[in-house]
Amino acid sequence: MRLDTVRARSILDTRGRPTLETTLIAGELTATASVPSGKSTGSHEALELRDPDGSVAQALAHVTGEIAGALTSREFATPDELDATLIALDGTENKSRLGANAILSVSIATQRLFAQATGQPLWKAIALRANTPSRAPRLYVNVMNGGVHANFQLPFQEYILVVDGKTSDALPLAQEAFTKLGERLGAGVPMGDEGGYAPTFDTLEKPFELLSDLVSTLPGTSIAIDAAASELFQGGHYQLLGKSYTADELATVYEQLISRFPFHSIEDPFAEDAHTDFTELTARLGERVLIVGDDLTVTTPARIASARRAREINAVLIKPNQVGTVEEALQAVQATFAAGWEPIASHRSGETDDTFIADFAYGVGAHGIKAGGLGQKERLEKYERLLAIERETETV
Ligand code: 2PG
Ligand code: MG
Repeated sequence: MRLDTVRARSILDTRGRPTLETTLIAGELTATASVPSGKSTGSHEALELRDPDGSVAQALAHVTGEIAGALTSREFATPDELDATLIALDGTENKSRLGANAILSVSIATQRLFAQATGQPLWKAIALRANTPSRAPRLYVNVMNGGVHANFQLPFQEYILVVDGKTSDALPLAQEAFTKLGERLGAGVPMGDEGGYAPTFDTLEKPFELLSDLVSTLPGTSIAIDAAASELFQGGHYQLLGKSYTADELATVYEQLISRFPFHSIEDPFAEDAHTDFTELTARLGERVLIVGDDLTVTTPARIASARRAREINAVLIKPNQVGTVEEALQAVQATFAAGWEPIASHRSGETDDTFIADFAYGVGAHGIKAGGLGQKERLEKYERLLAIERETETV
């Protein structure tokens, strides 16, 4: 395939911040992709290039300048080949020269273009590239937002309802739970960054009491959290609701929570470099729940391999923009499966209407997908896309 045109523009994400949208044209084919943006970003993530004024002008100029120049001058047989060119062109460890946002917008649009060229649905093209069996991911619906996504009204960043089963069965259950929860919380409860409620409670347990009430009435549901504990870590301790905890004390909090409530997984229970604490918690609770690495592993095959050696976790969050290309995100999925662990595909807290992550989750056969709460259009579009994939696959 030879690209004729590479275009980019700045659009706004769900927080009203600028992000990139890139369009590629090759002959008759056109593909567009936009990239999300995180707030609780891990320090080992690939770099999102932002100008001091918050804009993405430099990243945009890289897409339409240097990247366009390198891509329009040659022929690409596969999307991997094009991704390899992007990685080499940037030449840094963390995509800091051209920007992971610039590179990923091109990489995703490329995947779309190749899917079109071969007449395949996007999820199928991703599945063939990943070489993993596809399946519908469990829905991880973020019903209550806390941490940096809601001014720390709740200590943990995400209170998640996990719903098993095919999307057309799971989504109505999530919707029922979301509505009931809204009624319990009452009118006027604010919303957080990811389209879930952002209430305030004075104890750690109260949100889980509410959630487990819901879970007990809905078959195939359970509870997950993203503690996003790097954001709670100050001066060697974890701060939750004005109280300070050592790693050991926090591990006991998790143990008590999972003993009392129907938990499925705990993401980032400790700060991003607290490797030994992860290993100890996984040994202690890993038979009962998934311990998920996010800031710990940042979708990077080498960090997943090192977490595997030290048995730090048993599941990995996969966010393409933490690493910067679809190719490397697929390698991260493969490293996760190779460890015998579960990949969970994830959106970011600043989202666009791009639904790539839904195709990605289904295509690679992810254990779950984190796509946010049901109170924001950009989150609903990912769930809608999963429903569309289900319809497509049932008629094949
Ligand atoms: C996370 C994400 C997505 P952010 O920590 O898992 O839910 O949040 O995009 O702000 O890093
Ligand atoms: Mg996280």
